[in-house]
Amino acid sequence: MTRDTDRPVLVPVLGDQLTRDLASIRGRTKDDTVILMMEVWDEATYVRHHKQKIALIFSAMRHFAAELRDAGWQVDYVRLTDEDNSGSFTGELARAVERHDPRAIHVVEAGEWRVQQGIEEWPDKFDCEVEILSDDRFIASIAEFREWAEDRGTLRMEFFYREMRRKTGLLMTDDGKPEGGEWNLDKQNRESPEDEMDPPERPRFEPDDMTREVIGLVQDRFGDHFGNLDTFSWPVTREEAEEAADAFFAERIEKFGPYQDAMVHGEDDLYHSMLSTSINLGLLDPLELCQRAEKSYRDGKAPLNSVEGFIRQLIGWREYVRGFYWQFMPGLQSDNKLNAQRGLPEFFWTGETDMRCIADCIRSTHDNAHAHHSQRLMVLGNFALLAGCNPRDVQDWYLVVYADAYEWVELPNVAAMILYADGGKLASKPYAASGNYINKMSDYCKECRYSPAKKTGEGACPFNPLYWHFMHRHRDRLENNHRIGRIYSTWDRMDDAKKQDYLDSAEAFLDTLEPASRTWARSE
Ligand code: FAD
Ligand code: DLZ
Ligand code: SF4
Repeated sequence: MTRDTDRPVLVPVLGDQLTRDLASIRGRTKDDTVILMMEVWDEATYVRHHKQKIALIFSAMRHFAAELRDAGWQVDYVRLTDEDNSGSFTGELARAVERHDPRAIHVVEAGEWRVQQGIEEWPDKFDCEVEILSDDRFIASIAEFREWAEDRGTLRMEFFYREMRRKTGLLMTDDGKPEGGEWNLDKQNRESPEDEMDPPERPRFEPDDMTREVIGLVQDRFGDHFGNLDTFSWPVTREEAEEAADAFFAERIEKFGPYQDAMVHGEDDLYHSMLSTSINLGLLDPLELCQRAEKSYRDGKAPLNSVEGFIRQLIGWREYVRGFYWQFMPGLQSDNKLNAQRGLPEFFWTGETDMRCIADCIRSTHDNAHAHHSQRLMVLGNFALLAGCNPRDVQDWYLVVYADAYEWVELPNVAAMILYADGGKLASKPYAASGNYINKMSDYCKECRYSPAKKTGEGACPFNPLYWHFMHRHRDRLENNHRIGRIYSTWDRMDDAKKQDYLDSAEAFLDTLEPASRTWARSE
């Protein structure tokens, strides 16, 4: 009979948990641990992910398994194409339990609600101890966010962010005040793009043999999914991700702040870090990145507004949306407080539209599996909001097309931040904007077939009439909103003919939109 202590602890590591510092690996000894990693069909196909996203996750998983093995860990790695692959995490765990007869299973909670539901059934399914550990790669635990949220009627990122600054000590003075006297320097971070912008190129990583094998697999099995695979150049190891981070801190952080909201045709990265894929996979630690950013400021290499802006995105927004997700799931998935029912237009998938801003954002999305924040929020998101696209289609689109997309971060940004589908729990007002805003923050409009200065009729920027159509149709809900309600006095001052002109122009444009087939995002 095998003694209990001779039986190993089985440690399943999910595709976005790729760090040796994971709570389930840290502190374990190599000789009584089997690490289980699983490529499974359920994860690869629950939506029809961008080809680069699947290649990135599989390649990073395989590289991480190799790194663990090199360091002496026992890794049981299940490949997607293994003959007996059951297709699911639970099915693969069951097979691994047969193989290893573990005395216990230690797993870190999943990022996504859907996966976590399955994990919570494991204690009943398996005849050994199952320990589900908190994911301490986040600064705030789910319980901590819940406690913070329960004390207040209105949730706002800004107040949560201040708590995180205090907790981490980032950009704090010795007497507990924010460095520079203000918590948030966003007002300094709204520069329009300059005429000739030439940001340094980010490092691109040539696929090695392991990545090339995965690219072949993706081409073979998922070749009809959205996206370009030939341009794959993401970091797939911690080493590469660190090189990408080094380049950001050496060359781009200085201007990160001022040009955070700027958009330039054909410039897909600008001064953004391009680190979200590595952070979300676990290749980079967000707190370490923030500490490096703070050091850039303290060493006089980057201004406070850039550094504070970067830190706010990571310990503010990123942590906040994660807490928000767990606070409001599963309801957040089906929220549709603005009753938006329009199918997502086909051009979100094809990029075929005369709207130059949208076409450029879709091109970048298709080629890079990435678009930067303003493009996601103020162009694509703004359009989906104003046109009244239904949250389900928009959520699926964002989850499919971005290499950094996991539901815990995608859904709050989509449902709550861009679509206001939660009715304002996350954002104090909808991020609605007319063509003027895009014109101010980008160079898109200069060569567009439409004009941002033209308000209605032929040649008018579609965002202009859509903006008023949106405001008009949601007056009941928005009129009393202290941040946006005043817009209605502008509307009321217009004569009836002008108002009608706006509404007719918007309707005429909306009538031209072809809804996309849902099979782009999900196999029916
Ligand atoms: P940078 O501009 O360099 O920012 C630094 C880091 O801050 C990012 O890497 C990211 O980790 C974090 N961050 C910034 N903004 C946010 C935010 N709003 N929420 C969470 N983290 C943030 N980010 C994802 O990681 N996955 C997603 O699926 C995702 N979907 C989004 C959908 C919409 C509609 C919007 C408006 C934003 C979404 N974001 C998402 C946030 C943000 O757009 C991306 O994190 C960012 O574009 C990634 O590029 P970067 O690494 O160059 O970011
Ligand atoms: C997104 C994704 C894909 C495409 N495939 C896998 C996979 O085969 N195995 C795996 O462990 N993870 C995959 N992932 C990421 C998971 O969806 C991710 O681990 C969950 O989102 C965590 O909740
Ligand atoms: Fe976009 Fe309107 Fe500008 Fe064209 S004119 S690029 S549609 S904002």
